[in-house]
Amino acid sequence: MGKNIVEKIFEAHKAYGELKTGSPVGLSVDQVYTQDATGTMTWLQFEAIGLDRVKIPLAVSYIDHNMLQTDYMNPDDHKFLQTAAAKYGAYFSRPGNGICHQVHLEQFAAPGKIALGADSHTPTGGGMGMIAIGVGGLDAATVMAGAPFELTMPQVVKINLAGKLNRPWVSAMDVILEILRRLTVKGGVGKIFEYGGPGVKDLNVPERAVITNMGAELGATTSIFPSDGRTKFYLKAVGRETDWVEIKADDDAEYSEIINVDLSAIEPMIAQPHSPDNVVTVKSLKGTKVDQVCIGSCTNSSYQSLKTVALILKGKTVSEGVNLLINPGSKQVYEMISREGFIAEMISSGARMLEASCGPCIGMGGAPGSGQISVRSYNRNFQGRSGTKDAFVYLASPVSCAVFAIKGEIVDSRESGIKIKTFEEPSKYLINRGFIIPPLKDASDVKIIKGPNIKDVPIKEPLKDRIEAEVLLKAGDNITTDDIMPAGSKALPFRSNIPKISEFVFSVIDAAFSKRAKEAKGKGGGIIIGGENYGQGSSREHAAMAPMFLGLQAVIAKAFARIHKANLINFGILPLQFKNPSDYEKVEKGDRLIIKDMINALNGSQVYKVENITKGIVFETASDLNDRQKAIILKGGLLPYAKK
Ligand code: MIC
Ligand code: SF4
Repeated sequence: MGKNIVEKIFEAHKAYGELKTGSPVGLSVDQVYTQDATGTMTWLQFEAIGLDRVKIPLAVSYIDHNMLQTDYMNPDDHKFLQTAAAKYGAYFSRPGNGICHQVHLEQFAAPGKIALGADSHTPTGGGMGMIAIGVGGLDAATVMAGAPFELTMPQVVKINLAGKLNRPWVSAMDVILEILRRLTVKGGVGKIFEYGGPGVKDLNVPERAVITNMGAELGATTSIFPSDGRTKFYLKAVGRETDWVEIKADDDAEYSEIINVDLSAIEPMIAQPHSPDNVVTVKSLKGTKVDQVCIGSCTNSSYQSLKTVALILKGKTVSEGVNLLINPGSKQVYEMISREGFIAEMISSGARMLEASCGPCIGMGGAPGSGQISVRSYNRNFQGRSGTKDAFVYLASPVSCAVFAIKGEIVDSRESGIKIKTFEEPSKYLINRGFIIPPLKDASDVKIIKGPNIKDVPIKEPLKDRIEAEVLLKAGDNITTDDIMPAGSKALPFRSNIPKISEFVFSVIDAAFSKRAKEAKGKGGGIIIGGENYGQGSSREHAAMAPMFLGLQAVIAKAFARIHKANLINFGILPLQFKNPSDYEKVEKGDRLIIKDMINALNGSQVYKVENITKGIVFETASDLNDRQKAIILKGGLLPYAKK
């Protein structure tokens, strides 16, 4: 029987287990990377494991999220990460070098490899024909310490592409928006999307990477393209032709499902507030006034995207009512387009140029005004993520964004009257590795420097046999990790200080949450009730660690998103599912719940009876943990488990 690409790469990396959908499989990993907002905890956890050096072929520590330096905290974290990378044998990408996913694609991603990143958009590398998966920081730390990466074997779904994009008006961003429209933010849970079919060759590597990057919004484990002649062309252009190998699915490969997408039929699309799957055609929103436009992020800041934007802006002025912000994804791209004069065109049009970092995408500056409309070429538009709770954030392609910035309103680029020149994919990129510090051979003299805001990693006690706890919050469907643990310029500097950042837990939804959780902690702790796809979005393990610090004992939801579920387990919090989803209706905020005989249930049927003593009713919940996960929960989390 023929094999698909996922099976081929998994088989070559299999440490244990079976490649059978639903079974646990352990993979040996070639590359791990971290970014600063999740990386401080990851490297503190690596330190706590107690090794001298990373035990994988390549580790990279990037600085890209916490770039605002309004006091000592973020620069202290950068120094900590730089010294930790030097001590433990990782490459260090200096602040200013760019967003981890864009830089990794340019400098390190290679077909056939497996990479993990402590960030949910790690699948960007799938555009290069590699398996690239976003994980929580603690999973990244244990893999850097030499453990295989364990995951439940996902289903492999083929997305069969046909036709050609209607360039320059329609781009890769419109393709993934169309897929999100069809499949929704939970359409990819438990799945890997493997792209194939004749349309694949219409897309170059940076375009493929847009699609695999934003595949994260589908809830997918990852997405991957074949490695073909276009991959070879790109690798040659970035000076890494020797990294190329061909990877393609066999003709008789099997998939759990096949989804057909005709590239020629796709038109400019846009996601409306406040979810990346709330997608409609741009033309259906014609005439909507725009206050802010942001272009860049890890999704859309390739050389090609930014040059196209510059060619649209050239000789024009940004509309009077619009603020246009541009954050290029990497220093290399920034330098290349600036040497070619394109930055001058952007500046001349009135664009406000930001540094090569995440910036407004994660609320680090660039927040819109009250009630304003912001259109962004980014990947997430969850409410409040921009830093302004009542702003309306839309997501669209760089082409659409540039057109809206000029016109001051939403308009289909094809009907805007603006002409756009097309150009060939470059056969040679400017290459500048000067801001990447390679690992030292001998790190014995290196001292790790920790500023006063860097606190120890909290550890939970082992699983209790009986919990009696209060329902602290009842959430609806698709709760994001941004809802649980907000980012933004106020919270992000505390990513290495859990006691402090725990004050922000659920603050966007319920300002009194952390106060109530602290009160409940002395009386048995808290429980959270969630709907479908609980914990979608960012990989931030702080969304498990900080609630754990506040005394959270369990989350009971209709269903969980993959990374957050793994993070809950890693921090000793039992993820429980309603056996009967309608029991969700039987619990309210403030109810007291009792779960008895937890250890027997965990080791046996994994069915837990929950008594709602406030309402005088009983309902059933279940976990679906494998043996390793059970052992982790029993110990109170992965760190106590890994330390043995
Ligand atoms: C995001 O896009 O939400 C982030 C910020 O990059 C996160 C990581 C984090 O919270 O630090 C992610 O995507 O995993
Ligand atoms: Fe940074 Fe935004 Fe990409 Fe997350 S999604 S890595 S915050 S640019």
